[in-house]
Amino acid sequence: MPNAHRYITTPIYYVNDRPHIGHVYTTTVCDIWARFQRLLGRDVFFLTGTDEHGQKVEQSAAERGMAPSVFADEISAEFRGAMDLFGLTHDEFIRTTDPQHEQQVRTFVGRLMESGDVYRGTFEGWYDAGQEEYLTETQAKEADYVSPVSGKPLERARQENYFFKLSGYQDRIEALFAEHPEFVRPEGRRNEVLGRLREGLQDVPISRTNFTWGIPVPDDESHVIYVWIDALFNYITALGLGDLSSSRAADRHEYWPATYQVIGKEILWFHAVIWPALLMALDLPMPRCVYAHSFWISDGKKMSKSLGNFIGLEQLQACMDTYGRDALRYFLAVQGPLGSTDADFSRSQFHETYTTDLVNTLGNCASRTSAMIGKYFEGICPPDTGECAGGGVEWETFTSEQVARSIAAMDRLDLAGSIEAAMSIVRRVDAFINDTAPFKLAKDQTKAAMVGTILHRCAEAIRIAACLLEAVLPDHVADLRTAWNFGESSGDLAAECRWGGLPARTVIEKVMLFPRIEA
Ligand code: ME8
Repeated sequence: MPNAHRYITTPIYYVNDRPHIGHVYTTTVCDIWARFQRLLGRDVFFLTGTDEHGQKVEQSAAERGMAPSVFADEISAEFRGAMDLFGLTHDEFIRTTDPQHEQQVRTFVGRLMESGDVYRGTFEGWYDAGQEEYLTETQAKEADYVSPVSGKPLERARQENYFFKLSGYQDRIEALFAEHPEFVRPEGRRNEVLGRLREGLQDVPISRTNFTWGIPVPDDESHVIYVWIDALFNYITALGLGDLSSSRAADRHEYWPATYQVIGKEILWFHAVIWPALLMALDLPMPRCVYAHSFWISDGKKMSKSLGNFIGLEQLQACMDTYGRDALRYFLAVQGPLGSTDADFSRSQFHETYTTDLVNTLGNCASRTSAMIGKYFEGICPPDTGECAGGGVEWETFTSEQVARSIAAMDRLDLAGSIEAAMSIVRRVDAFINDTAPFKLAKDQTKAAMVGTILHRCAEAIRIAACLLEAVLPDHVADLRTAWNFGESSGDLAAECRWGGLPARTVIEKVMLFPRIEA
């Protein structure tokens, strides 16, 4: 789908917690993908934001003696500030307290009431106040009558509620999984959902009466809409799908269905089952892929403030101050938990990745090449005369293969794979310099054309690798573009990465991209 719209979303983050590495991670993953799409010239919309209603937010605000709306404004601004600090380029930051969102949620719930997908009934069972979630007798028993998240005792509940008829969607959800094996990725997560689906779907209570900080149910103001239902709708209210006559919809409705909905593994059930059922009930198309990554842990354990292994913005900021913003993005992308296992965030691993990949490989290659062009050709890129001694590299074929590999990996949201293809070009340059030894050939005047060809090819290969890495390392690639005069991104990455894009006589300034840092 070369010209189709592309849409990527993060979860919207709760305002009763402060931003931390997990939030920065998911948003950075989406940012890298979105930037890469833009470099390819594709039309992409990237959404993130904050989830602001519900009992927990109401309580957190009360503890601080604040009105919930004031409290939500404050923490939401903190999230937005964090996104700016880390250079994240979302197209919209949605807030569930935005009146346009609230209005559309009411429209959607109203439609579900009309179609009979939402009905009024009585719930008898258990309530997990911390999670604002109702549990059936079976679920409560399995959890030993305590919250699986907070460990606090469940409360007995009997309540009049509005319910979503999830049970009516069992067959269609199963068909969705069967027909679209890529609907939930990675594979291990998909299997988890399939296992739970076999237990059978039950209707979900979607309204609450024990607090007021939420969106009122249409025509029954004594109930507020369950925060999860309110929140899930953000992915389509941001595009105006609940108000097709709005200017928001005019500009954005074509982005639905989403290409990727990236989330953490703990909220997969909501996104892989409840969300598609809601969309089915509203006759809307399914997202192409719900991608549930694993967790960052710290010192081998789940992060927690009480254990003192929590990685908040201060720790990330400290890494960024020492190593730079691009280095943090690079580390998150290559070492992050996109697969089925959790990843440990360790400062020593960070340092090693930085030194091995960015200082010793990319930085060193660019600096060697530009230093030799400086020394032997006065900083002017020599021509490729075709005269080259050995090295054994079919550069044009090799780079075009790696470019295709890098783009295909990014299309699969395989960030590490995409980066690896680019870095393999850089490593090949390094080996090529060692094999052809231009620094030795340069001592012989008659070999000048050969030295020129070697260095031209090195610079050209590094230029291509840098273009592929620009979504991950935007600041450094911008610096290299300036120093080596290869202009702004053309918006056609594939064409830009074709061999032969670096003209002879281009001024190549000496660069030092990544300084060595003491551990
Ligand atoms: O769940 N490692 O919001 P939330 C990696 N508002 N990612 C992590 C992480 C970790 N240790 N901890 C959190 C909510 N995340 C709801 C979502 S969506 C309609 C509503 C990331 O503030 C990960 O993306 O608890 C996870 O899903 C998200 O933060 C949860 O953020």
